[in-house]
Amino acid sequence: MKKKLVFATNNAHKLTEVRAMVGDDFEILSLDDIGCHTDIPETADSLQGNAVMKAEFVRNNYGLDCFADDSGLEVVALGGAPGVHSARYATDGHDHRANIAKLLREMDGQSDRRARFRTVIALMTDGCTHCFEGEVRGEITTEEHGTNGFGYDPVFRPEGHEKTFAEMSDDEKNAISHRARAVAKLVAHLKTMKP
Ligand code: ITT
Repeated sequence: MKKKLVFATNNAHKLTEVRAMVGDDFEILSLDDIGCHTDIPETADSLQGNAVMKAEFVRNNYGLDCFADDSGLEVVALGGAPGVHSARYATDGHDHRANIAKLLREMDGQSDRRARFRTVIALMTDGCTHCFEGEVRGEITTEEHGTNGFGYDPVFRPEGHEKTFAEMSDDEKNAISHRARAVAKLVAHLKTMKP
């Protein structure tokens, strides 16, 4: 029987990305699958703090093995913003259009367009916590390109590539993304745990 692991996210895109990467050895359950409809607090001041907070919530309330991630876009010219506040950069909600519009405004006329996406994953199994980190460097484009993906994908072009994340297929993005790199470390760890 496959080992079950909860991925503490409400983001369907992330769930699809991560399920594709983890493969068949584990059954990845969503918050919906376990009947959790709470907006889990993410009030820490770091990506790692938020990832641990979300994983702990599932562990403490449902007693299930789980992992959670927190990701953010860090822009050099903006001193690392929006960073841990990426989801709520422009508004209180996850308004991706408003977030992109604000980012392009803040970057207007800026020649240093370097940025990176960073992900931290916290895994809680058998009372132990392990964290895994991944990043991808690139630059903020001056306008939107592409319609795939989510969040800031239309304005982030990874280093060494002509396309933004939103112009890439899921497979292309999964081969190089911050989350893919963190998930690769998670998967390597999970393989050592398999019965
Ligand atoms: P959950 O907290 O429910 O998992 P979320 O959408 O809030 O989903 P994160 O906290 O991991 O996702 O990421 C915060 C924000 O960073 C997210 O809302 C996006 O705006 C941005 N982001 C993260 N990963 C991204 C990616 O792969 N492509 C584009 N934007 C991304």
